[in-house]
Amino acid sequence: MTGMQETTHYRVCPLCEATCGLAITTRGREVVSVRGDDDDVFSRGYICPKAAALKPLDADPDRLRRPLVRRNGRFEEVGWDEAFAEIHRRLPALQSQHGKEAVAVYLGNPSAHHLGLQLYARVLLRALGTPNVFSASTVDQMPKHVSAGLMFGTPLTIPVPDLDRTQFLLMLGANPLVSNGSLMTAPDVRGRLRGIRARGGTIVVVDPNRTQTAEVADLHLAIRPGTDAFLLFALVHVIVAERLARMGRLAEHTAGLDTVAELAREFSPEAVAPACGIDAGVIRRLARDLAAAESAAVYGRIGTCTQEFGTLASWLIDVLNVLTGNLDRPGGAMFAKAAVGAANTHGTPGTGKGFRTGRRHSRIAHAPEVLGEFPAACLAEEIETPGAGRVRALVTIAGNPVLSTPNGARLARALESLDFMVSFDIYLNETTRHAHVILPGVSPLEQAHYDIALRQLAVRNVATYSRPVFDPTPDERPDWESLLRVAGIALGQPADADLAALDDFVVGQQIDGLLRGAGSPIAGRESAEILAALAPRRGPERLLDLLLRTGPYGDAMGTQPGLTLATLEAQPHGVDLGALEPRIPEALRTPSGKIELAPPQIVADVPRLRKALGRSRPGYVLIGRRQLRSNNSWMHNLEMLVRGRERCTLQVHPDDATRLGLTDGATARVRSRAGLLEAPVEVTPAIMPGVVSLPHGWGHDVPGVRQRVAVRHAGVNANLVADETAYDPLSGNAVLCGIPVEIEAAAAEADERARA
Ligand SMILES: Nc1nc2c(c(=O)[nH]1)N[C@H]1C(S)=C(S)[C@@H](COP(=O)(O)OP(=O)(O)OC[C@H]3O[C@@H](n4cnc5c(=O)[nH]c(N)nc54)[C@H](O)[C@@H]3O)O[C@H]1N2
Ligand SMILES: Nc1nc2c(c(=O)[nH]1)N[C@H]1C(S)=C(S)[C@@H](COP(=O)(O)OP(=O)(O)OC[C@H]3O[C@@H](n4cnc5c(=O)[nH]c(N)nc54)[C@H](O)[C@@H]3O)O[C@H]1N2
Ligand code: SF4
Ligand SMILES: [Mo]
Repeated sequence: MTGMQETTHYRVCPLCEATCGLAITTRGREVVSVRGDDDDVFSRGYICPKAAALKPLDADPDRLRRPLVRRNGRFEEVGWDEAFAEIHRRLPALQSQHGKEAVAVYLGNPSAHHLGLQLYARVLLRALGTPNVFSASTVDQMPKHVSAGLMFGTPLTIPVPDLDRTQFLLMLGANPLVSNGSLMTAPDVRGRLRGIRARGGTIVVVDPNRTQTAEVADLHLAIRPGTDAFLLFALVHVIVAERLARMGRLAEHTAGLDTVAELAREFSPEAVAPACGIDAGVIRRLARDLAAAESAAVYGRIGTCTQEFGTLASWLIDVLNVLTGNLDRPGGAMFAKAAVGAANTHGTPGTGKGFRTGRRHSRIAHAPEVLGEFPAACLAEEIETPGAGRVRALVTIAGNPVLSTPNGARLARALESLDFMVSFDIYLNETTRHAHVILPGVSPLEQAHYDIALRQLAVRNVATYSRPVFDPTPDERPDWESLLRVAGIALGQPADADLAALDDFVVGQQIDGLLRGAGSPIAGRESAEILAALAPRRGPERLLDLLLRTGPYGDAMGTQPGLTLATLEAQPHGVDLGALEPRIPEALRTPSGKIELAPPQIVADVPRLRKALGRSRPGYVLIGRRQLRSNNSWMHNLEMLVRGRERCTLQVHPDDATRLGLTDGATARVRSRAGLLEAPVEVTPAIMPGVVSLPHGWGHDVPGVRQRVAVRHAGVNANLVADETAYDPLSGNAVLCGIPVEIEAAAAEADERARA
């Protein structure tokens, strides 16, 4: 290989929400190094240890390149034509025999980080026409979509903390020093938090665990899991009772203040303190400090979402941002203005249809639809329960629900009972081993990248497009092509239908929608003219160019100066569109044109919270945690990320360990209503008494997984004990924090002690 030229490619990391710019040096088809891109307009060279793992991920021999078909219980590698022919033989027949609702879909997390999946998964969804759609959103952020949708009009109009200007950050249920931030796209959170303290600001972290993020805060408050809504209500209570609310210019744009004030009345600091485990005086002082801060942002993440009162907590966070006048002002909690795909940049500025849920209900639990989905926690029962409308087939798209959704053991059994299952996935893992056909996408380095979703949640307005680093090899297929092909099959096309024609149809529909849309920059023009202007691009790049050019910074398809995909191609370090700017009332899409501080659906859920206030909570509860060298369930096959000491440990407070007879390294048995697991104990004073913590995404020791490294670092599936019947009723989001559990020393150890 000597003499081969080295080339450096600039590319945004697709692995988490931080969108770091990478400088990837290659020689031929080989990655030489992955470094931070110092010239990236947003990340300025910052990366985390996962970025380097793109090299072994690209080279991983276990990563699938060709389709697998399961016959007589064994997976065989087949050609693409054969894989699609198999789907063509089985899927339409099932649909016509049992109805479209018999085919369910589960969408996983990478679909939010992947241009092709983001733009084409919905094409397949539309083609399948099934109400039975499930996704990782209901084990993650769905409560925030509901609260934001109801308050501001669209589900991605989510305020993000203005990290670079705030003087006071109140952070609940988030550990961005490890997760690198979520619903808050911000590379180098550590540096940005350091900046807050350097300019004399204050950071408060509310978390049952003393995390790395809590370590860098001015104040850490350990809270009983699942009680954030109480704490937040008490902060509202103090701000109202002590007349500290300063809504400023938001007042004329806000409805429902009196209702909120009335609701908060009974949640005084004294009333909530026992439930939260936080002193009433501390709560009162926090409310005063928050209200008095020169600027402040309240931010909550997964710990506030994946809990019993997820929507209420998510709502109260923004109620506080509004009451203190910090919503939509520099240093507060602001709205991004993304270049591509943001619903709050389309339609009529300042008003809209608003956000609705419950347009239909799931068959068994009658859970309301939210964003066109049912709770992932309900998937197993929809497969298991006989009767009209039963799910008989499943399509998974970049998801591993056996490890990521509650009661994984029950779901695994249900998957095995399906008549047919297709997985779009790059690994044969705990979920896809139940599939009949697996269709792999290409290496992340073999595809273009643009973060359509994450730029809508960024702390700065930036647009960055990355070209593929490598061309895919001829016998590989990008996800978008396979999604389009299966969509064609679902619509009655042959398995070898003309892909270009299918894709023209997709972009044509998108163009037609834009031509009709209110306030569209291309309203009234000819579809054919627009299509011609996008040539010769195809696939995701063509759709991206269209969305960019018709977006808020776009060139309106050639009629004004502005961004096009070509502009972004010429600037691989990103285009900086500036700091966040105030957007109220323009960003609102509520029918009233106001911020709805007291949406009726949310108000109607407050009695449930009130009832829980008096509840005594004896016993232990389980929460999760994230780890820097991990990414949910799917990067454990990369040696550089899993080597070292075992990480899938049950954290136990020293006092609890003594009480339970557990020592560091011993095996604990954890039992819940849903199931049972055993895990090695890590005794640590970081976790609060009465609470234990186990990371999710582990548990690779099931037969048939083809991830040679991961099975040697198997760990245990935390979701064996997560309860599939426990979810937030407004959002359908699973309760993954605060699971009631019983803990004991595992039998073998108990026996040993008895013998000694
Ligand atoms: N107990 C507990 N459970 C949790 C959580 C928790 O905190 N505690 N967190 C939840 C959260 S926030 C999330 S987002 C979910 C994640 O839930 P999932 O999305 O279901 O799980 P992932 O582990 O992200 O699985 C991603 C899948 O996509 C595949 N994949 C990766 N890249 C590609 C690609 O380019 N193309 C294709 N086709 N496939 C690809 C991987 O092989 C893997 O199978 O887990 C949730 N589960
Ligand atoms: N390295 C790494 N980075 C990741 C991921 C990963 O798996 N690994 N996953 C990505 C994904 S999909 C997501 S969604 C994001 C999530 O990003 P974050 O929300 O920042 O995720 P966590 O690190 O799990 O932090 C959640 C915190 O909530 C705390 N907590 C648990 N229960 C409660 C409670 O009831 N109340 C309060 N106040 N706190 C509670 C936990 O102790 C934990 O510290 O991370 C993303 N980034
Ligand atoms: S923080 Fe996230 S985006 Fe940045 S390098 Fe790490 S994994 Fe990639
Ligand atoms: Mo997530």
